[in-house]
Amino acid sequence: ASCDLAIRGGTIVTAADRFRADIGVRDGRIVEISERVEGAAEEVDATGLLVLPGGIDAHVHLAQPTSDGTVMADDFETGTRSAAAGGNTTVLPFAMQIKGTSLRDCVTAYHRKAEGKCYTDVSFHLIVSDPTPQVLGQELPALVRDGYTSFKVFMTYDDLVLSDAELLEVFDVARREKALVMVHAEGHDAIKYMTRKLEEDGRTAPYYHAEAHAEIAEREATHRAISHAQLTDVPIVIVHVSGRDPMEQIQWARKRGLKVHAETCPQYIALTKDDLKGLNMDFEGAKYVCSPPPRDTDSQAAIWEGLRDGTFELFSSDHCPFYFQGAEGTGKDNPRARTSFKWVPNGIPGVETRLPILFSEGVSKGRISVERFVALTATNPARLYGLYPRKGAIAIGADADITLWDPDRRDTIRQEKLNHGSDYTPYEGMEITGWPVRTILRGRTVARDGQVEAEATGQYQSRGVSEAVA
Ligand code: DUC
Ligand code: ZN
Ligand code: ZN
Ligand code: ZN
Repeated sequence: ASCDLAIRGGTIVTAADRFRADIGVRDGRIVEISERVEGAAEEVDATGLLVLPGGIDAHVHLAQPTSDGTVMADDFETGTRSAAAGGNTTVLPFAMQIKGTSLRDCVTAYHRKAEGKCYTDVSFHLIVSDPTPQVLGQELPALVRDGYTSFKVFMTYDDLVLSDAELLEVFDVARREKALVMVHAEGHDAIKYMTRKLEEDGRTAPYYHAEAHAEIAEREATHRAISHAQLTDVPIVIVHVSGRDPMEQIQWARKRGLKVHAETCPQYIALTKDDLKGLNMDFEGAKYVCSPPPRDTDSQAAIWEGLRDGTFELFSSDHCPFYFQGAEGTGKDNPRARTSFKWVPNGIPGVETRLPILFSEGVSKGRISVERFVALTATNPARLYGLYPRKGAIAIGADADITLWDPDRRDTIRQEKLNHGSDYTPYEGMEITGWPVRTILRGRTVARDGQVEAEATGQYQSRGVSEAVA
């Protein structure tokens, strides 16, 4: 039978190889990959383009409430619009438990926020902030069985931090239920100590966030998380790894055969802590405040080695969008944040620029192959988070989630061209070679040349067990 869609003449790239072929799509799935697909209802000419599995951004924050009056700049509508425009077909935001409340109720609330609003497919990681007996014994096991097969825990932040005892209990549940644990590894007490010292010395500008969230504190917590994972015999993902020191802990663990996986993000290759200085140690620096903070050029070089040698399997945005100037008190620039870096909301937008930055800095500059680019941005996230091979693959039977990529297109990142809700981008002025030109979700074009042009047809994806667990 004939196809709904034929994509012709492009170079298909997977995590393992590249080849010239046509793709035939029917009912939202890839049904044919061959030299010549016969006539289809819709024809797309991909001559001169790369044909990639749609990007999967496995680490984004959308519509998360905050406890300090600041407001996230993206809801599911604008966040997934931005994701689709940037070449993504699936995003994995967090459903965050608020302490003192039911984890299941929190998940239900996020489904309500997402329902009917999404331009990409969506699935949720959980955030466990209150591991009560009820949560550990009933809610979490039931949620994992319902297809929420990964969850994040935090080793810092007053509202989220788990003690070592709690981490061990949560890891134990993960092993029993075959869930994958994501760890925010920064040592809480070390950060609090550094913060107090800096404030005592009057060092309160946004820049000092980077000193308070020291790489030593990240390295220590990374090692502690690895030890707890070894003790409980559970695989973990260290998320948003910022530099050489924590990366070496991960390599240390891998050499011993421990089940430790790692993610890094655009800010650790495209920014340094000097960006937090702003113009002259001024409040502009708040635009770059995120946790862990970007480090130095030596760390950037280490991260590139890790992206090349497989230390990192995941490259995610950690899109955590705030306004710089929001309405009164809702943005990074709020009265309390002016008194100390410790009140500046931690996070930067990046879901739309993740793929262009890695392609341009990585593939176009010859640091990584385009196959590695696909592995880091689509195939590995699908494998590690239970979406493979329906997602993250160009293969017969897979969802027709496809991004057409022009490797030669050159353009500059500009806030005015982006679709996200934030009023700035930390990557303003960055010159990029290689851009997505068409995003296809289950056979339907959702975005072209950085603009969304279809209805919000994104669907929720229940997930299977991680390949890291099985
Ligand atoms: N952790 C994240 O994963 N994102 C933003 C801030 C943070 O601490
Ligand atoms: Zn985190
Ligand atoms: Zn792995
Ligand atoms: Zn994050």
